Amino acid sequence: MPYYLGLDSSTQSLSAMAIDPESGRVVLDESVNFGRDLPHYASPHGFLENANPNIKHSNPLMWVEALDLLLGRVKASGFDLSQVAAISGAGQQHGSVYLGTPLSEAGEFPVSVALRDSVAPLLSRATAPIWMDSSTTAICSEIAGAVGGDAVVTRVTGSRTIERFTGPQIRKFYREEPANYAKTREIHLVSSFMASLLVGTSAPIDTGDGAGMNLLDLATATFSRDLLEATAPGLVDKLPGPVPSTQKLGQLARYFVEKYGFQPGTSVYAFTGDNPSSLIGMGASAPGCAVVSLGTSDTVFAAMREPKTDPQGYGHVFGNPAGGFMSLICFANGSLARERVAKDVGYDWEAFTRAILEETKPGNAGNLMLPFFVPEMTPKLLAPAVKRFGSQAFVEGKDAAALARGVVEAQALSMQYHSRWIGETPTLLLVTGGASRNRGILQVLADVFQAEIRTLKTGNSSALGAALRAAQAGGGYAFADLYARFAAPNPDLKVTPAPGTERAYDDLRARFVAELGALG
Ligand code: ADP
Ligand code: XUL
Repeated sequence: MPYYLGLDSSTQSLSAMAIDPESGRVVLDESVNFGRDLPHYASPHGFLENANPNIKHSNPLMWVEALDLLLGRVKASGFDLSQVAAISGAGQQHGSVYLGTPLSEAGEFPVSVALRDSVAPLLSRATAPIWMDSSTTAICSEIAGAVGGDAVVTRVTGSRTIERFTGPQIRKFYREEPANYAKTREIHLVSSFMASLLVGTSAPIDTGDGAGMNLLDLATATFSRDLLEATAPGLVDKLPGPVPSTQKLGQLARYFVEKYGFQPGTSVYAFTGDNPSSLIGMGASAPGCAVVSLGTSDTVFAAMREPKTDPQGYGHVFGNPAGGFMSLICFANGSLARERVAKDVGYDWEAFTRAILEETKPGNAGNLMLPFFVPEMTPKLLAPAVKRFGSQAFVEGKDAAALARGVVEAQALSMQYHSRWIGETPTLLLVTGGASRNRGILQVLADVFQAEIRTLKTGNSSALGAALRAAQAGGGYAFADLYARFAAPNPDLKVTPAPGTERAYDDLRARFVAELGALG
């Protein structure tokens, strides 16, 4: 029976997941962690150190090398890649890769040469700005100013100009390195870049991920001429796409067929953003429930009933790969902030969970934290802001258990506060991402949102979503049938609000909002 393969090129890892739709089994779940497996890129969390905390770039060759490493591992594990009928994928959103030679002109990748070495000479920029970058505030104002203000940008693209979005990042490159910008003939998102490698030619950007560029006109699903012009000269000729997320890109390049044993003619479908892909992987592509993704970033997203934008300017509208649109709010201080607190107090995840579930109570005895260890996009903070209010031990950073609860409660309160614009009070939250296996974190989400929490068996809903999209587009399966088989909530992990917690956050919520306001 044919298998369908999904790839997920995320911030910290590259994953492959394959499904067998007939048996309902996930037949492959493998991944490469950039920090651990590719230490020579000096990117322990998937991005390069920079003295300026607002600048966050990655080496795109790390992603290329990871693809060879991952497929090599899959093959070595004995998995038969010739059973894969179709492939799709997902990438961390907003990041951009700059090529002096378009992949359509690069020629076939020789099988005897590592992919990384074939791709290296094509780059016109050694690094790729990623979604964590917040260095483009002045550039955002320039773009917005040129088209009539952020209200216009929001109306056209679904988001105001946003530091990490691709358009402002492209303009920054053009302004700072005009000669290298001029040499750049093709600019990809991480998703379309990875897809291009697979098909061995220039793959177009899809409308799901393309909506995170401050360039896509959502009403027409085309790049906006005004925004292209306001961003950088000649940009219209450098961007492949946009195409619908269901578009067939072509056949897998010979390099992969010969090196890893895929069937010649294996179909490849458009890649999309990791969050749009997760919407599918969570079985949430129809309106009605919200997804919380606890990955490197924390995100809250949902399929939209009708297009709507965030008057506060934090929320986004992206393309829903199943059709229509999705809302999304993103928080930079996600897993890495939780990790930071755990490390500071000497907890492993087990101790962190115990501290939440057994050693502290909802509302944290009035202890409140602002958990912005790195510059934040929601709320917009260009510098870190970590503050603690409450007992003396907590304020001094000495109450380990309260600190563990404090960071998670603050994150949950922030998610709730910043999702008000969507105008729905979810009674069910589907939770995914690396931290979704942590019961303590799930309990805090249940108590703050007063919602039931469900998770899937797989933590990687983005890779699963890519595999489901490959099966839908390449195998003719209906999403509803795929969801029933692969995206059913894990019956062993259902978390409900603890009794008596309805009012537990009233005070903390009001103080949190006031402290956010005080940050300015
Ligand atoms: P991404 O897709 O953005 O690369 P993942 O969804 O794979 O990220 O999540 C990775 C994060 O998951 C790690 O940074 C780690 O902090 C977090 N994580 C893993 N296991 C746990 C756990 N048991 N409790 C809390 N967080 C965890
Ligand atoms: C979404 C965002 C992040 C990245 C990385 O807008 O910036 O969630 O997609 O996962």
